[in-house]
Amino acid sequence: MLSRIDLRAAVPAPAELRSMLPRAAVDVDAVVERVRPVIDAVRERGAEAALDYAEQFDRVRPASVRVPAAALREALDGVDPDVRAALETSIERARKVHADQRRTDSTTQVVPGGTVTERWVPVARVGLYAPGGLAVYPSSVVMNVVPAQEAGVEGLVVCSPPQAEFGGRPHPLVLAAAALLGVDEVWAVGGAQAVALLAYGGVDTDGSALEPVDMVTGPGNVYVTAAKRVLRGRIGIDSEAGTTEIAVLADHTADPVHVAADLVSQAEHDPAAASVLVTTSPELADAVDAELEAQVSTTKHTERITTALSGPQSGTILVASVDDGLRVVDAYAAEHLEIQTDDARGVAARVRNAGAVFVGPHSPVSLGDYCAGSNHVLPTGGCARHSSGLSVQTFLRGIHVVDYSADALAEVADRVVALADAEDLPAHGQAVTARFGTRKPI
Ligand code: HSO
Ligand code: ZN
Repeated sequence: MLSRIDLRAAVPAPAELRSMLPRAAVDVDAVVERVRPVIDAVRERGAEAALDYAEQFDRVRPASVRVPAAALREALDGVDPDVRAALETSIERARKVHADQRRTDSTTQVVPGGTVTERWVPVARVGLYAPGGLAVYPSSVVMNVVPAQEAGVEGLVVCSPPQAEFGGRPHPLVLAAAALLGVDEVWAVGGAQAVALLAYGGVDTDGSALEPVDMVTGPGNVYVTAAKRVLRGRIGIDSEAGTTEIAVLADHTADPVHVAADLVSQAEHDPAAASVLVTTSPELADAVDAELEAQVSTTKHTERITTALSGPQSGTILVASVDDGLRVVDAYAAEHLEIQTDDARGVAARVRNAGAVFVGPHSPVSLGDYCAGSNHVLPTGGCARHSSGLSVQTFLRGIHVVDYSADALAEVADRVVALADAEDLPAHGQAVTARFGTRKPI
């Protein structure tokens, strides 16, 4: 089922390697021009335009964008007790991990009388997107909301597409998750129009204000991603989220049943999802192929998974050693990387590029998707080379506070003037010397 690339003879240098590895080519730029009119319409006509697009794209027109408080309570009351308990575990564990990510302000005494303090200040108002689509994602509500809350964000709005089968409200599990997290502002809006409405705000059908946000985070389809790309700058965004990916680095010690199950699990998200096996063992590769055949036919979303596993974005890469395997997975920079090798911890410690790493036989990606405590909103498409997943840090800004005394300023005045003159910006130097009555003529 998985195509194969044999790199046992040699592993090319990273840039060439990257171009050979299986990866979905999602052209966000191609969609940008299609979302621009949507963004413009929402900027001009606000909620009215968003509701028009709901009718067109979601085939339902909600009575209002804001989901009434009673609907949130109702959704929470209606949730299956086992699902509620599982969401509570997910929230509790995520809180534990994200609470440890909080930053404390730090002050550096640069010279006597001269300090720089770094103050960590949360973003004031954030929009968190929970996608609709092929599945329903209350777990993504948890993964967006928890770090924002732990960062101290005060204004939180969850957005999710209206669903025709639920009377134009987002899926009840999304509403229940928001209610469980104590978020009372949920908007029934999806796609590019959601990002635009979050960015520009508007007036709801009952005349109440939909206040614009400072930042939008969370995974979405290519239209959501394109809208985030267009509106970035006006609002902050997290890294662009593409289709989900799993890479498994495995040797002969790995259990092919586990490896196949994990590859199947992420392929379940989307026909464009990527499942990549990097292994030193051709025997394991064969055994995983056989297992995939067996498991895919017995699982629920056979068609979607078969398309994902047999697509050009998925495959097996044979390597001569675990060291070579590390070169390959570093070049690939997977959203999720499992290490299923001898000394998995030692190997995992050497990984440089991955959104999240899952170590050894008992840490499958689906644990991280729901209940490990780690975050599941992670960089895809190779962005793990330069970006991290959602965390408390995503929602904080470090503000430098500069506080110098007269003596401390006097002590360094000559240096400022020298650099200002070198840059031909003498007024910069004079802003310092003016304080000591030694103004130099311009
Ligand atoms: N694997 C997805 C997250 C998810 N899985 C949500 C199930 N529900 C991207 O990390
Ligand atoms: Zn998943």
